[in-house]
Amino acid sequence: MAAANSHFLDIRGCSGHLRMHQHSGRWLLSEASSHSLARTSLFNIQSKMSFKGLLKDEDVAAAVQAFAAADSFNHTQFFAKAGLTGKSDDDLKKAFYLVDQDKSGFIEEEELKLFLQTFSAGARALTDKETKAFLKAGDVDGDGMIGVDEFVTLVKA
Ligand SMILES: [Ca+2]
Repeated sequence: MAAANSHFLDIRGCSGHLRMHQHSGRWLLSEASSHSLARTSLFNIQSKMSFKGLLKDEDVAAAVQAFAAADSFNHTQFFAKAGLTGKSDDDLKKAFYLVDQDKSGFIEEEELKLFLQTFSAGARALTDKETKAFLKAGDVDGDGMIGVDEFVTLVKA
């Protein structure tokens, strides 16, 4: 990836272009182009790779396609169509950490809004109405976020 005599590392992916530089032995983000970068680009690249082992591409595509219209999203039907329903707790936890893009341990409202995009980069964002309904369904303890156990419970419900 990085040339031996270079202290820069260029990462190119479908989500844009990131440039990292080495500072005191640590890699830091020095610049990025296209899209709003920051928290999503790098993790989106990982997500797409990781969902492959977990779910079938055609199931994910069909699930995303089924809710292409604004305000049509239904999480129970989505989980079923994508093949998440019936997965083991461990697999559901893997899925959770892909949706938890900033690895905070919680799916915050902002990440929930981008839920479909985690599965398919070209998918739409959820509307505010859908996001709030989704959050309300999963947020059992009422902290405004969905934790890993809440996610597993929601998918299996
Ligand atoms: Ca998070």
